Amino acid sequence: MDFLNLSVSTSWWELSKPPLDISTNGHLIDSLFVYTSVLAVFYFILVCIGLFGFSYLYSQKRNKTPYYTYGNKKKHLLVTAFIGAAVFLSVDLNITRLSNNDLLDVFWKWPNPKTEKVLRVEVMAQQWMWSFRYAGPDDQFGTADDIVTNNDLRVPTNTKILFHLTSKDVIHSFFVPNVRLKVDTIPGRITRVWWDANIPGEYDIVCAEMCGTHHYLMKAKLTVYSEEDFNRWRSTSEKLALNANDPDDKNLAWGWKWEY
Ligand SMILES: [Cu+2]
Repeated sequence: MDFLNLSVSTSWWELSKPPLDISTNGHLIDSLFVYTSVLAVFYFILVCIGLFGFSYLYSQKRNKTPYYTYGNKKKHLLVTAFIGAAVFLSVDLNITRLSNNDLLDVFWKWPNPKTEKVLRVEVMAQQWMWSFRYAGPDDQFGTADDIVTNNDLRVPTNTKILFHLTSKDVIHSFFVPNVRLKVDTIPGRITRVWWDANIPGEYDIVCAEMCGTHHYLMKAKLTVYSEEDFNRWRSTSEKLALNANDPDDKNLAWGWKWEY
């Protein structure tokens, strides 16, 4: 059991570190976090300087006669508006600009299976598990040679993985901390996400949307293989799938056709 390895000697610093980034673009998300944190700390220090500085400047010791102000003179309003605008422009609008650029330049640049190496996976979320479907040798989803796994996603390194996701019951959220990305799965709708994983190993997939009493149990395992190992697993699984898939089992036949 993995959680037993969290011994008491693990420092809070180790625990507060983000998980290993195994993707090409995860650093974009990390740098947004760092940028936001640095600016928040910067403005926090400014506020502290103001608070303690003015407390000292206008202390009773230094000012025997009290001075009353309501802060409603034009000068005061201008200073307040200037500080407000500076914070809004440098923090909020800048984060919006940076994340918008990342979306348009990277995360919404959908890989095209016709022109590049892409592994397509269909994801079905339900209370409280994840099912994954790979197209078999016929390259079509929803046919008898599909590989279907439960709570077990396996992908090769150096390949873009394109997911189409939906949900059987309520809204869930497909979250892979090691690639920094999450996307909602919504009943009656297909959502998309793509990422790649470049370090072989085993990682967590979790549900990031409160979806019911056993939400906390809704997790799956991500295994990243070298391309060679993945192809070996895939061909073995395709043979097993052909024997095991029952086209009349409505519960298993949830795959859908892809449109590009
Ligand atoms: Cu869920």
